[in-house]
Amino acid sequence: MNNAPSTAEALIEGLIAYGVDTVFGIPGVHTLQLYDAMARAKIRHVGIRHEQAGVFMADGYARATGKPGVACLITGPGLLNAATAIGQAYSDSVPVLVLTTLNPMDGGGLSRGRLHEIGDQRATVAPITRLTRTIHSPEEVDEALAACFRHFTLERPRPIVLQVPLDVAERRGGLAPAARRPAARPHPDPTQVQEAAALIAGAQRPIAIFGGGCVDAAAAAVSFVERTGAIAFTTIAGKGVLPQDHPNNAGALLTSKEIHALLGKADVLIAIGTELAENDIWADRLEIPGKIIRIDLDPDQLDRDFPAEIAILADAGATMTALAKALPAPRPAPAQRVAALREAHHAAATPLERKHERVLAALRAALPDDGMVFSDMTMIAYSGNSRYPTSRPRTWFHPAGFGTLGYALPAAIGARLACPGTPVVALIGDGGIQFTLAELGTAREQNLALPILLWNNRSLGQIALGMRQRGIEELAVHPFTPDFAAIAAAYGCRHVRPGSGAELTAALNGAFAASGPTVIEVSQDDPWLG
Ligand SMILES: Cc1ncc(C[n+]2csc(CCOP(=O)(O)OP(=O)(O)O)c2C)c(N)n1
Repeated sequence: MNNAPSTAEALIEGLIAYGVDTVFGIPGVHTLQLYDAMARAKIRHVGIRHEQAGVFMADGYARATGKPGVACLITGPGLLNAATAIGQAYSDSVPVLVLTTLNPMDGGGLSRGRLHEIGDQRATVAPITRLTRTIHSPEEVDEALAACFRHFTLERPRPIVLQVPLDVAERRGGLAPAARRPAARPHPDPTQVQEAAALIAGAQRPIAIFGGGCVDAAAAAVSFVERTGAIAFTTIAGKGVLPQDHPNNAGALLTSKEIHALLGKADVLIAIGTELAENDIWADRLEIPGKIIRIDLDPDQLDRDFPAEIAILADAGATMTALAKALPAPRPAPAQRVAALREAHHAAATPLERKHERVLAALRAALPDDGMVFSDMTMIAYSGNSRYPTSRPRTWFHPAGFGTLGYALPAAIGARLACPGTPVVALIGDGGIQFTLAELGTAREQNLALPILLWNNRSLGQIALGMRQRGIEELAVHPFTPDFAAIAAAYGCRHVRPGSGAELTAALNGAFAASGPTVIEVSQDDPWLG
């Protein structure tokens, strides 16, 4: 009798050693070895309705906690169903680990007509993962997991797929892996810190931009920005890095044309942990003639689109702390200019954005500072990206990069499971919810006190608007709208139709205290929205 662990057991025990406590998945005959190992190790497994949603749950778990979210899926259709969600995690820099299988290696990669067979599975996810690795033996698991967690902790986090051939999954050998101590992220070069500090100290019109790479460095961001005198913005992924009312913080306004003009007038721009990508600034190209300092863990970002005068490849928090030390003293915040920018943004709201603001205000009133909102690709979320106030990072989440409909409900489920003491809301449109509606069943099964705030405009509103703006026919943007009250009832969920902002806040508070999910439906035509 060989007492060594099987490859499947080594993988699950190894994950537990690295602190993984939850796995999202749907079993199949091609994951029986992994499910046997999970059942015996007593790790929490959350059964899902569709693999795409399972990886969105792992993504929500990861965004809420900063810890990798894990899913276990069958080879072939299971992994391919999840590809979109893996792509979402890739473009938004989320640490997600997907365990999957492969048909036995005896086919040597040739087509043998096996169940779930896929020729080159690695190739299907290679462009949307940091690493896709095949495990060839139980002895290899220790090193493979060390590589995964090294990537997650040292680099810009991105998804990883580990695939185990079925014959390898049950082979025994080696020892159960132990978690290795991770190395520290790189610290900045002291000479570059001095150069950057000198540039910032001499700036007359500095601007700072904080991206998603700063979400674990909020305190460092505050002490840094207070020494710069800069007008500060966050990207959508960086929302909450600076407190809402901080006198340097103009907010997440980078998609506005007025702010683009302002960026063009900065003499020094400091971009920290942000790609400054099209979906951060909602523009192809900006003219930024001032000197640019870029700070990033990802070397590819240091000179893309906006070449840096000083490019620092290092951890955002360590660099901001070093810069705060190197800068002589606090500089007065441009509080009046910041207040004017905020006021101008508020005043420029369209009538529809004012409706969104009323709903977002009622939502804000129901949530404590650490309460989380997982938003979908819906018009109210686009408003919320700049108009929902946040004072802590990891509290407003949006599938900004890949822009996948149906993200918010499963991601909120993942976060709720990760943080049982924290109120979590899914904010989603009537089109988006129909992509992952079946996960109401997962939320019900897990007895999650989860409000699903449904923005119903009975259309694919943003796309209909785009068609109108181009003067083209509104084709396929007014699909049949189902009866969401009946759907909620069918899944054993509560359904509420609030008639005022106060009723919406009360409905949210009721949902946080309920023993299962609540669909809270707000129609764009509701009279209380004006
Ligand atoms: C998977 C996927 N398919 C298509 C789209 C294109 N798309 C973006 S927004 C949108 C409309 C979504 O409608 P709804 O959820 O009702 O939100 P609304 O725009 O009406 O507020 C569509 C179809 C997308 N982002 N993702």
